[in-house]
Amino acid sequence: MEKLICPSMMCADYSCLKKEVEILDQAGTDIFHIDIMDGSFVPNFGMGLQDLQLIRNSTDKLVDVHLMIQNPGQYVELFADMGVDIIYFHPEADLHAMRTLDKIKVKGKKVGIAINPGTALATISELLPLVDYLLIMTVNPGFAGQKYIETVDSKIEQLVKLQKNYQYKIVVDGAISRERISTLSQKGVYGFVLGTSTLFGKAQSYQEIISDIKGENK
Ligand code: S6P
Ligand code: MG
Repeated sequence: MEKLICPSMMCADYSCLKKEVEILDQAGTDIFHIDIMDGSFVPNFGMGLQDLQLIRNSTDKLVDVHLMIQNPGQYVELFADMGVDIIYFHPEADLHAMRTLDKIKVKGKKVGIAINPGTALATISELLPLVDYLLIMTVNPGFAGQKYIETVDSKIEQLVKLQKNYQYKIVVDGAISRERISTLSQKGVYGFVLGTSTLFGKAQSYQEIISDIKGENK
Protein backbone atom coordinates (compact mmCIF):
# COMPACT_ATOMS: atom_id res chain seq x y z
CA MET A 1 0.00 0.00 0.00
CA GLU A 2 1.06 3.58 -0.63
CA LYS A 3 2.47 5.29 2.47
CA LEU A 4 2.61 8.94 3.49
CA ILE A 5 5.88 9.77 5.21
CA CYS A 6 5.73 12.57 7.77
CA PRO A 7 9.04 13.36 9.53
CA SER A 8 8.54 14.70 13.06
CA MET A 9 10.66 17.84 12.90
CA MET A 10 11.05 18.17 16.68
CA CYS A 11 13.50 15.25 16.27
CA ALA A 12 15.62 16.97 13.59
CA ASP A 13 19.09 18.45 14.06
CA TYR A 14 18.48 22.10 14.95
CA SER A 15 22.08 23.10 14.32
CA CYS A 16 21.26 22.80 10.59
CA LEU A 17 17.49 22.82 10.36
CA LYS A 18 17.27 24.28 6.86
CA LYS A 19 19.65 21.65 5.50
CA GLU A 20 17.67 18.92 7.28
CA VAL A 21 14.50 20.11 5.55
CA GLU A 22 16.18 20.16 2.15
CA ILE A 23 17.58 16.64 2.57
CA LEU A 24 14.26 15.28 3.85
CA ASP A 25 12.42 16.99 0.99
CA GLN A 26 14.73 15.34 -1.57
CA ALA A 27 14.51 12.03 0.27
CA GLY A 28 10.77 11.71 -0.41
CA THR A 29 9.01 13.36 2.52
CA ASP A 30 5.29 13.80 1.91
CA ILE A 31 4.33 16.00 4.86
CA PHE A 32 6.58 17.86 7.31
CA HIS A 33 5.09 17.30 10.79
CA ILE A 34 5.47 20.22 13.20
CA ASP A 35 4.64 19.61 16.85
CA ILE A 36 3.45 22.71 18.70
CA MET A 37 3.30 22.37 22.50
CA ASP A 38 2.22 24.96 25.05
CA GLY A 39 3.40 23.49 28.37
CA SER A 40 -0.23 23.25 29.47
CA PHE A 41 -2.13 20.77 27.29
CA VAL A 42 1.05 18.70 27.35
CA PRO A 43 3.95 18.90 29.84
CA ASN A 44 6.51 20.16 27.31
CA PHE A 45 7.28 23.15 25.11
CA GLY A 46 8.11 23.35 21.42
CA MET A 47 8.38 24.05 18.50
CA GLY A 48 8.67 27.80 17.92
CA LEU A 49 6.92 29.88 15.31
CA GLN A 50 10.35 30.77 13.94
CA ASP A 51 11.08 27.07 13.38
CA LEU A 52 7.78 26.67 11.59
CA GLN A 53 8.47 29.71 9.40
CA LEU A 54 11.92 28.45 8.46
CA ILE A 55 10.57 25.02 7.55
CA ARG A 56 7.68 26.50 5.56
CA ASN A 57 10.09 28.73 3.63
CA SER A 58 12.47 25.84 2.88
CA THR A 59 10.11 23.41 1.14
CA ASP A 60 7.19 23.26 -1.25
CA LYS A 61 6.00 19.97 0.25
CA LEU A 62 2.96 19.86 2.54
CA VAL A 63 3.46 21.11 6.10
CA ASP A 64 1.19 20.20 9.02
CA VAL A 65 0.96 21.56 12.54
CA HIS A 66 0.01 19.21 15.36
CA LEU A 67 -1.41 21.63 17.93
CA MET A 68 -0.92 20.21 21.41
CA ILE A 69 -2.25 23.40 22.94
CA GLN A 70 -5.27 24.59 24.95
CA ASN A 71 -7.95 26.47 23.02
CA PRO A 72 -6.57 25.68 19.57
CA GLY A 73 -9.49 27.52 17.95
CA GLN A 74 -7.95 30.79 19.07
CA TYR A 75 -4.86 30.20 16.93
CA VAL A 76 -6.28 28.83 13.67
CA GLU A 77 -5.79 32.09 11.75
CA LEU A 78 -2.22 32.49 13.03
CA PHE A 79 -1.12 29.07 11.77
CA ALA A 80 -3.17 29.22 8.59
CA ASP A 81 -1.60 32.56 7.69
CA MET A 82 1.86 31.06 8.21
CA GLY A 83 1.16 28.86 5.22
CA VAL A 84 0.61 25.43 6.74
CA ASP A 85 -1.50 22.97 4.74
CA ILE A 86 -3.01 20.80 7.48
CA ILE A 87 -4.03 21.77 11.02
CA TYR A 88 -4.45 19.00 13.59
CA PHE A 89 -5.94 19.80 16.98
CA HIS A 90 -7.04 17.79 20.00
CA PRO A 91 -10.83 18.08 20.48
CA GLU A 92 -10.42 17.68 24.28
CA ALA A 93 -8.54 20.98 24.31
CA ASP A 94 -11.40 22.86 22.69
CA LEU A 95 -14.86 23.70 24.05
CA HIS A 96 -16.16 24.09 20.50
CA ALA A 97 -14.35 21.58 18.37
CA MET A 98 -16.85 21.86 15.54
CA ARG A 99 -16.46 25.62 15.36
CA THR A 100 -12.68 25.18 15.18
CA LEU A 101 -13.12 22.68 12.36
CA ASP A 102 -15.14 25.26 10.45
CA LYS A 103 -12.55 27.97 11.08
CA ILE A 104 -9.86 25.75 9.59
CA LYS A 105 -12.00 25.05 6.52
CA VAL A 106 -12.86 28.72 6.04
CA LYS A 107 -9.11 29.42 5.87
CA GLY A 108 -8.89 26.85 3.05
CA LYS A 109 -6.81 24.36 5.04
CA LYS A 110 -7.16 20.62 5.51
CA VAL A 111 -8.50 19.72 8.91
CA GLY A 112 -7.30 16.97 11.18
CA ILE A 113 -8.11 15.84 14.67
CA ALA A 114 -5.61 14.19 16.96
CA ILE A 115 -6.87 11.38 19.18
CA ASN A 116 -5.07 10.61 22.42
CA PRO A 117 -4.55 7.02 23.57
CA GLY A 118 -7.03 7.65 26.40
CA THR A 119 -9.69 9.27 24.21
CA ALA A 120 -12.67 7.07 23.38
CA LEU A 121 -13.97 6.83 19.85
CA ALA A 122 -17.41 7.90 21.00
CA THR A 123 -15.99 11.30 22.00
CA ILE A 124 -15.03 12.13 18.44
CA SER A 125 -17.63 10.24 16.41
CA GLU A 126 -19.62 13.41 15.60
CA LEU A 127 -16.51 14.92 14.01
CA LEU A 128 -15.63 11.99 11.75
CA PRO A 129 -17.74 13.13 8.76
CA LEU A 130 -16.05 16.54 8.86
CA VAL A 131 -12.32 15.81 8.90
CA ASP A 132 -9.69 15.18 6.23
CA TYR A 133 -7.15 13.48 8.51
CA LEU A 134 -7.20 11.55 11.77
CA LEU A 135 -3.95 11.61 13.72
CA ILE A 136 -4.11 8.60 16.02
CA MET A 137 -1.66 9.03 18.91
CA THR A 138 0.11 5.81 19.82
CA VAL A 139 1.94 7.51 22.72
CA ASN A 140 0.71 10.13 25.15
CA PRO A 141 1.52 13.40 23.41
CA GLY A 142 4.39 15.61 24.52
CA PHE A 143 7.64 13.76 23.94
CA ALA A 144 9.61 11.85 21.37
CA GLY A 145 11.25 8.53 22.26
CA GLN A 146 8.38 6.99 24.23
CA LYS A 147 6.98 3.45 24.18
CA TYR A 148 4.19 2.41 21.80
CA ILE A 149 0.86 1.92 23.60
CA GLU A 150 -0.46 -1.42 22.31
CA THR A 151 -4.04 -0.89 23.46
CA VAL A 152 -4.47 1.76 20.76
CA ASP A 153 -4.38 -1.00 18.12
CA SER A 154 -8.07 -1.85 18.57
CA LYS A 155 -9.03 1.81 18.08
CA ILE A 156 -6.91 1.92 14.91
CA GLU A 157 -8.72 -1.17 13.62
CA GLN A 158 -12.12 0.34 14.35
CA LEU A 159 -11.24 3.60 12.61
CA VAL A 160 -9.87 1.73 9.59
CA LYS A 161 -13.16 -0.18 9.36
CA LEU A 162 -15.21 3.02 9.61
CA GLN A 163 -13.11 4.65 6.90
CA LYS A 164 -15.33 3.41 4.08
CA ASN A 165 -18.18 5.61 5.37
CA TYR A 166 -16.07 8.78 5.48
CA GLN A 167 -13.35 10.73 3.66
CA TYR A 168 -10.60 10.81 6.31
CA LYS A 169 -7.07 9.48 5.99
CA ILE A 170 -5.47 7.79 8.99
CA VAL A 171 -2.04 8.86 10.22
CA VAL A 172 -0.34 7.38 13.30
CA ASP A 173 2.02 9.31 15.59
CA GLY A 174 4.31 7.97 18.32
CA ALA A 175 7.00 5.29 18.51
CA ILE A 176 6.40 4.20 14.92
CA SER A 177 9.10 1.62 14.16
CA ARG A 178 9.85 -0.04 10.81
CA GLU A 179 7.97 -3.15 11.92
CA ARG A 180 4.93 -1.12 12.96
CA ILE A 181 4.86 0.66 9.61
CA SER A 182 4.59 -2.71 7.83
CA THR A 183 1.91 -4.13 10.08
CA LEU A 184 -0.16 -0.94 10.29
CA SER A 185 0.11 -0.28 6.56
CA GLN A 186 -1.22 -3.76 5.85
CA LYS A 187 -4.11 -3.01 8.20
CA GLY A 188 -5.01 0.14 6.23
CA VAL A 189 -3.11 2.98 7.91
CA TYR A 190 -1.99 5.52 5.30
CA GLY A 191 0.37 7.98 7.04
CA PHE A 192 3.28 7.62 9.48
CA VAL A 193 4.87 10.29 11.66
CA LEU A 194 8.49 9.30 11.96
CA GLY A 195 10.72 10.38 14.83
CA THR A 196 13.53 8.76 16.75
CA SER A 197 12.15 5.23 16.30
CA THR A 198 12.73 5.11 12.57
CA LEU A 199 14.23 8.15 10.93
CA PHE A 200 16.37 10.46 13.08
CA GLY A 201 19.79 9.61 14.52
CA LYS A 202 20.19 6.44 12.46
CA ALA A 203 23.21 5.13 10.56
CA GLN A 204 21.25 4.95 7.29
CA SER A 205 20.55 8.20 5.43
CA TYR A 206 17.06 9.72 5.27
CA GLN A 207 17.00 8.86 1.58
CA GLU A 208 17.76 5.18 2.23
CA ILE A 209 15.25 4.87 5.06
CA ILE A 210 12.41 6.58 3.23
CA SER A 211 12.93 4.72 -0.04
CA ASP A 212 13.13 1.40 1.81
CA ILE A 213 9.84 2.13 3.57
CA LYS A 214 8.10 3.26 0.39
CA GLY A 215 9.42 0.24 -1.50
CA GLU A 216 8.07 -2.34 0.98
CA ASN A 217 4.89 -4.28 0.06
CA LYS A 218 3.99 -1.95 -2.77
C1 S6P B 1 4.75 13.54 20.48
C2 S6P B 1 4.67 14.16 19.14
C3 S6P B 1 5.24 13.29 18.09
C4 S6P B 1 6.69 12.92 18.29
C5 S6P B 1 7.02 11.67 17.53
C6 S6P B 1 8.41 11.24 17.77
O1 S6P B 1 4.01 14.21 21.34
O2 S6P B 1 3.36 14.47 18.78
O3 S6P B 1 5.01 13.78 16.79
O4 S6P B 1 7.52 13.92 17.89
O5 S6P B 1 6.17 10.71 17.98
O6 S6P B 1 8.60 9.95 17.30
P1 S6P B 1 9.29 8.80 18.17
O7 S6P B 1 9.63 7.77 17.16
O8 S6P B 1 10.50 9.40 18.81
O9 S6P B 1 8.26 8.39 19.15
MG1 MG C 1 3.01 14.89 16.64
